[in-house]
Amino acid sequence: MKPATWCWLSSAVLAAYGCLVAANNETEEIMDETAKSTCPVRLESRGRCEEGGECPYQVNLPPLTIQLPKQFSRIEEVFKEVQNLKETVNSLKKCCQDCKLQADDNREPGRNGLLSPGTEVPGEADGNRVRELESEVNKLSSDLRNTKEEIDVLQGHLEKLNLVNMNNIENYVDKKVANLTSVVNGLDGKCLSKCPGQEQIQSRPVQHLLYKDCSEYYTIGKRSSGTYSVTPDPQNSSFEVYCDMETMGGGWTVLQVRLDGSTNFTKTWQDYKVGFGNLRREFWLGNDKIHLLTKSDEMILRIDLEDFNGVKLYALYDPFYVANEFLRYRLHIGNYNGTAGDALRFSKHYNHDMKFFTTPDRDNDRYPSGNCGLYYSSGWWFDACLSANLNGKYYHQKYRGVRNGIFWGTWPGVSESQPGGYKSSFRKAKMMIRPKHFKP
Ligand SMILES: [Ca+2]
Repeated sequence: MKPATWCWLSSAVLAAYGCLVAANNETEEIMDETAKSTCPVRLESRGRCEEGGECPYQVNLPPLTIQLPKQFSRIEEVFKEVQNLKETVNSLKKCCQDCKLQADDNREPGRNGLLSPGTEVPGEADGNRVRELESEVNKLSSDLRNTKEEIDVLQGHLEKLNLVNMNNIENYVDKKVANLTSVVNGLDGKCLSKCPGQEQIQSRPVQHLLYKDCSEYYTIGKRSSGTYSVTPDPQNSSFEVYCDMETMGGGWTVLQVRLDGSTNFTKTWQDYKVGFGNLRREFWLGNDKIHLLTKSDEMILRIDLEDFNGVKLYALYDPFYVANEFLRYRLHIGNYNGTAGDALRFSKHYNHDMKFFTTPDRDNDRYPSGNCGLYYSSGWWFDACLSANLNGKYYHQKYRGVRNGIFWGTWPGVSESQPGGYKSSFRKAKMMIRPKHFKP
């Protein structure tokens, strides 16, 4: 309210009070004509005044009319606008409700022919039917979920069974073939000595005989080291290997040789799979062949090393097995024996046992931030990364920098080399296998 309005109101009240005071000054009853018309205020006594006490009087004021300024008319306009807005909101609300009802109707299954026609307003029966259908759908979907889980479990079983059975069957067939081969070899030996009447037949070279590995060539009397054809698995074709018939009784099938640096060992997964190099000099026999040789019989691994000081040491692992490519040629080594130290199982943190094969182009190692094969320039059963690596670079003398040469972590003096200092390498390295129960 503006100050002008307040002044106006105050003066009206003061005028009334002025009238009252004037009336009180004259007599108890003011009946003056002027006062009656302009200021009809009456003061009435409601009893006798007591001496020294209060007198009970009553003042009658006329009804007071206050003139409001014209700005108050805006309030009326605002009220009208609010009313209009309210109406608009109500109509929109109703429209919205209609839309919702329509949408609900469209969702009603009765409209899709599931219920009898003419049931525009769903009754109790329809409601029940809907609930029935709903519960049926729920049951079906839960059945479906259960079935899917069962299928998953069965699939898991099936995969396991497949793997187990395939391994069993493979082993069984391998053993049978091995027995037959040994029987045939035995008979062949007998015939050679006891059937003089069949010399013509005997003189023909025996083509059908299969030799699993070098130990079997040794058994039939072969004593010279060199290349021979072996068939460790009759279901796979034969291949050439180098046989060491001299070391520790002979009968060794050689898997790897380093002696002069003539073969580069920084190779791909495919190279390591099929093998590379020269069987009479430096080579890697090939992971597929190593797998076939080690699965056909229980094998032991012998590693021979020679450094540039002429120190020769060896390590034996019993047994030794390399899994197939599907299992990424995982390495399995048993007990260690020898003089070179157990570098393949150096410590808890550096252990090559049970590790997958890694090449510069195929990272299966346990080093999360890179490829050990790439860093150490070779294919090997890297951990994260190594305490041994017989496929490293061939250095003709000591070298500096990354330890990517041929390495055996338990070699005498190896721990004394300073980081960044010179690292010793090896003149010769050789890996070879022989059946565990072979007797030279
Ligand atoms: Ca890695």
